[in-house]
Amino acid sequence: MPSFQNGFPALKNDRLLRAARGEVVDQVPVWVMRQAGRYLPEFREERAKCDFFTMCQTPALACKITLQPLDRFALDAAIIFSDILVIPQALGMQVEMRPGEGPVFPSPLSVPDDLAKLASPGDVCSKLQYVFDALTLTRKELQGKAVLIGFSGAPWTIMAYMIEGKGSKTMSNAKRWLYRYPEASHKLLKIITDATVSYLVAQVKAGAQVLQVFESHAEHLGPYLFQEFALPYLKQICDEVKEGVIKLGLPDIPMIVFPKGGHYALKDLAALKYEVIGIDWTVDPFLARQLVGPNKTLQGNLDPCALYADEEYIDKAVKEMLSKFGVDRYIANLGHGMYPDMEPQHVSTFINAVHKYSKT
Ligand code: 1CP
Repeated sequence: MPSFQNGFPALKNDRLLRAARGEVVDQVPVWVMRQAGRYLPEFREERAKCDFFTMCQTPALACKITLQPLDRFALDAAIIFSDILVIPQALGMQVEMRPGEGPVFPSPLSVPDDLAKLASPGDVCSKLQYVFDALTLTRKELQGKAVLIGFSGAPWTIMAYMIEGKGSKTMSNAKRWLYRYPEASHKLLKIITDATVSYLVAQVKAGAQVLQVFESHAEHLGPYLFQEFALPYLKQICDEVKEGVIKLGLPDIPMIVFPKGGHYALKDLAALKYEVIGIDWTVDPFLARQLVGPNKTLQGNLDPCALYADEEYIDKAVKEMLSKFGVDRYIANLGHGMYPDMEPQHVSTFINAVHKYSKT
């Protein structure tokens, strides 16, 4: 085995890649959504000194934060420290990360004419070099001990933030666009899709070994709106990223789609080329498997709030989760991201239990 691959250290732990492709693994691979974040004291220490987006834009710091959870836990993947909202920023919108409040756009999109203010999707990659530099550096620093995941938001989820200007319980402003301005909505979704395709291909070129597309606001669409405003763009992203990667002479990489609250879309998503489908904690693993069929890998789905329980409970919950998913075509994770007030020790219990109960 060569000690370097494409100029990067050789991969010593390919469990997640194998599981994504449906190959046999020695134990189920595991990572945790939001594994690099505010629940870690070492993250809070860096965050106290620095604005969130400055952290993302400083490759050495983004790399350090990406690796923090791997220094503590036996994780099978690192996910690059960044945010899905760097795409609206690269399209020319201002986004601030306010402590305690989350992301805020001071001037969100309000009417279709506002689309004229956006930069061309062809220009986004030139503004996101810091993400690519962070990926390249992190892939080297990882020394092959885990795979490196790159990511983006899905077009509907990004559109929702660009119109709402912040998180929202109803997404009613963004949904108003879908019903009132369907043509402009498609125009915006197309801009985001084109930007995302080049962004994800460039992430692979920079060193990402897996890509996850977060459709975090699928729950607001339902089956009819999803068919029209989400599915075609998720398809386009998967098809075109895979084509783009092959055109660059790089090996095909597994792609994960995570439709949070999108249980109604699992069957349709299984018809796309994503190798892995992430499921949130509201979906029963047996139902998920029935809907996606035998040829996809499932990822998930412990209720993140189960990490508030004691360690004995977490251990049992993981055992139960593994008994439902089985050890084939499966990547263990939570059913959504962790919260800042969770105990690092409980993450350790979660990961160790996955290993304990899944050795094959
Ligand atoms: O380990 C990791 O996962 C860190 C990298 C990461 C990722 C993958 C961050 C850092 N953000 C994301 C993705 C992301 N960002 C998503 C998709 C995942 C999901 O559904 O949670 C979404 C929706 C966002 C948008 C966002 N960024 C929110 C949610 C806002 C809302 O109310 O709708 C928030 C709170 C952020 C801030 C953020 N992003 C990441 C961190 C560590 C933080 C906290 C920022 C801080 O310290 O103030």
